[in-house]
Amino acid sequence: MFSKILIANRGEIACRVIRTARRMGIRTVAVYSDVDADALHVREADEAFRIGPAPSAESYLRIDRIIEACRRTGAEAVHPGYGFLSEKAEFATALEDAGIVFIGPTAAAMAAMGDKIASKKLAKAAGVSTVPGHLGIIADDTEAQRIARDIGYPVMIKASAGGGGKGMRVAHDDTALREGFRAARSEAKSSFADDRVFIEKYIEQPRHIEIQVLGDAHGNVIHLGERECSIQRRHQKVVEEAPSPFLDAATRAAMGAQAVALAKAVAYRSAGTVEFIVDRNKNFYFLEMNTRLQVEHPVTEWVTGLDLVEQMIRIAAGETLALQQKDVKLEGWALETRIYAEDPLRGFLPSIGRLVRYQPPLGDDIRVDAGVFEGAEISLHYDPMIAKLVTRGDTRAAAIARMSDALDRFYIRGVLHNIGFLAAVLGKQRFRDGALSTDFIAEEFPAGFGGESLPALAQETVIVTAAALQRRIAEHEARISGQLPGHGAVIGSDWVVCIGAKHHPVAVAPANGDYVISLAGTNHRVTLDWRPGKAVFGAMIDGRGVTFQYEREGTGFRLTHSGATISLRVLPPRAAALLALMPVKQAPDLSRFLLSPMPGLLVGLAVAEGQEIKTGEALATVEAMKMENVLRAERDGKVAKIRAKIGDSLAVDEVILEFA
Ligand code: MV4
Repeated sequence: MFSKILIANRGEIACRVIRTARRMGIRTVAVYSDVDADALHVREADEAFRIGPAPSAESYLRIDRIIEACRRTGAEAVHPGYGFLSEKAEFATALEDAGIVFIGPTAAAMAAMGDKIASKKLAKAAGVSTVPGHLGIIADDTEAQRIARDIGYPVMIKASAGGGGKGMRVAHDDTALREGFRAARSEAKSSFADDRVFIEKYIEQPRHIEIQVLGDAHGNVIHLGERECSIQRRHQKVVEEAPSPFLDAATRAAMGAQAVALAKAVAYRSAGTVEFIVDRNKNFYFLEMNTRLQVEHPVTEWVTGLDLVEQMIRIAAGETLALQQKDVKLEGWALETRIYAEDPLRGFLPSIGRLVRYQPPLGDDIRVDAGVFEGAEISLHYDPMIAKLVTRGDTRAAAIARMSDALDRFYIRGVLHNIGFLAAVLGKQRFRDGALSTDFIAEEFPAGFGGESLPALAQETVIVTAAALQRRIAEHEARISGQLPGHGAVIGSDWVVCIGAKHHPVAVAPANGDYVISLAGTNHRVTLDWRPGKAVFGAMIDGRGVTFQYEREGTGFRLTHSGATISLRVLPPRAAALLALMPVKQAPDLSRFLLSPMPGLLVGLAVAEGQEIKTGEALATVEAMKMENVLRAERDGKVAKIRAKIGDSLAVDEVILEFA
């Protein structure tokens, strides 16, 4: 076994690998870029080595720097995590040449699976079910059209070098086909410097189900069942689970056997994943093989009881797989949600900044894989994932209930995040029914995510909890010493819970530390686990436990539960009556300003002060997440004042210029 390994990655996956290595008695080396000098993976490793400045291309993607780090620290092997160099055959080869073990597949297996046309041919030859289609070179759009008609519409055009949906088009007829063929080809050429595309039957409303495999260096390959990852947003996985609510034992066994056959065909060693799409009739088709440890591997670990990183390390050290297919038992259910620093209310743009508060939920059957700590910074340079939240249960329903509650308890301030969106996904009846497909998010949130509104039942829960909270606040205020004689607070029993223009009168009575709240003629008993300063609290309402997040807001507060945030005030009846007479504050007119729609760097200004502008004219360019975003004039006008300069770091909604 190795005595020291290096982790060529950052964030949660670097921390995850370090954790297992430590348990195995292996020393660990972290590598870091300048912005990561104080990152969690650096703190948790036994030693750390700087490999360059912030941009990945100058640090985490530098093969030479990583090999130098191994040499300097004496690391015998490298775990690549996911992303970065994890699927670069060239990296595996370079390590081998340097006498360092790559904790992953062989360079040959990575190369064979790196190209979609080649891997599909390989899969077909290994007896794996593939989508009907054409794998030859296509000369022009006339030939493409002939092929598409042969296959039968709808078809999908895919780039051989593609990934993440790039260079991919659906066509339902000849016109769309010709157009899509040209578009896919030119996108493939500019994105991957490889314009080869292929055409296959389009599978409508598929599920994405993948099989985890493990192979050793002695020809043994087993599979560890499936993960269902159908809940995606723009090719970004959002929720994953194991097992799939859709597969029966026979389909699982058939998919598993094919995944093993494919892995054997390339003498696969290490952990790998064979991706399939599955149609509504449970026909399944190979899509691609990922030759790395995947983000969502924890759900497989929980239903199999295995540690995949440990397996990868043992395999890389030359050990024979300690288990055979018959030893693999799937037990219970596991779910994973990915917590991102992003703003779901603004089209999921990344939200960077400091994690002013970070309190993940703790408890049995909850696993949080994170690479951050309270006070850490989420930067523009890397993936904005904050953590992976994993829950398990004996049944799918139990795992979902635990996840919903864990999301309610996950407390993050300082950056925006998608926890409310995740809670809303899990709250959908269709999710609970397991009726998943890759179109789930587009169909369930057709207008995007606007923050959930609470169903009637939850609304009642919020009102009752708010009333009890206000009573608790009043009790604390009444206890404050130094009040003038005769001015000691008297706590009334009648209150009005104001949510927007809606006023809900309540009567509140203390009862042995609990409260009895009377709302619309019904009494509710509330046990409140809250004191001032507590941001996450539990309430027991008529015997049912609910978790809320609490935040003061002006003279009122905000309660968050299950993806919905409600602003409210609890006032004495007289104050509530006056509130209705208060003038409503007007929102400021922002149309006079060009605001940065995202956090980023101002890299271009196309206009000058005093310049007349026409609708659609480019005004400024903001770079964010390696993409240049051109901001254009929404109407004709004139530039009055320029308020930012090139090179400025812009916050979201920061003013770039003023119109006259
Ligand atoms: C497909 C498909 C339907 N029919 N191929 C998307 C990413 C790439 N790896 C393959 N993808 C798809 N290929 C055929 N013949 C639908 C998708 C697809 C998809 C697949 C898995 C997970 C999410 C997806 C979202 C949109 C489209």
